[in-house]
Amino acid sequence: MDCLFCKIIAGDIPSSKVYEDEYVYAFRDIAPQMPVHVLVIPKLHLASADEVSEVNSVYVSKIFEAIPKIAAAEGLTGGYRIISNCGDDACQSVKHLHFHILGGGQMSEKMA
Ligand code: DGP
Repeated sequence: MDCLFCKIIAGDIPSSKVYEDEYVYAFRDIAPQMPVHVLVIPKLHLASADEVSEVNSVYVSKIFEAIPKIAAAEGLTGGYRIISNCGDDACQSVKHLHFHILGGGQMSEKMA
């Protein structure tokens, strides 16, 4: 499968890993939009949140178990934002489900 994030999980493309377990891989975004910008992805290829179902939702729960650990390790005591772009209207550029963790400073109230 020609998926950039599957290649990152496989180690075929280098990444700056911040967390990994059986279900989840997390690494620094190549173009950070905040002082901390981490991408958290399932090790199973799902194109977006639109493909989450009762068959694979364990990957999403594992991601959300990992997020507070990552946030703590990154020192995000002031809070953080979690974003998952889904589809073209939301400008999803990589078609492998991912959650952005953004933090390390004050963000705008604006969401779109
Ligand atoms: P989105 O626009 O929500 O699909 O976010 C995709 C993110 O992936 C974007 O913030 C940039 C990041 N990205 C794209 N290619 C690479 C890469 O090769 N390595 C890393 N670390 N991040 C990447």
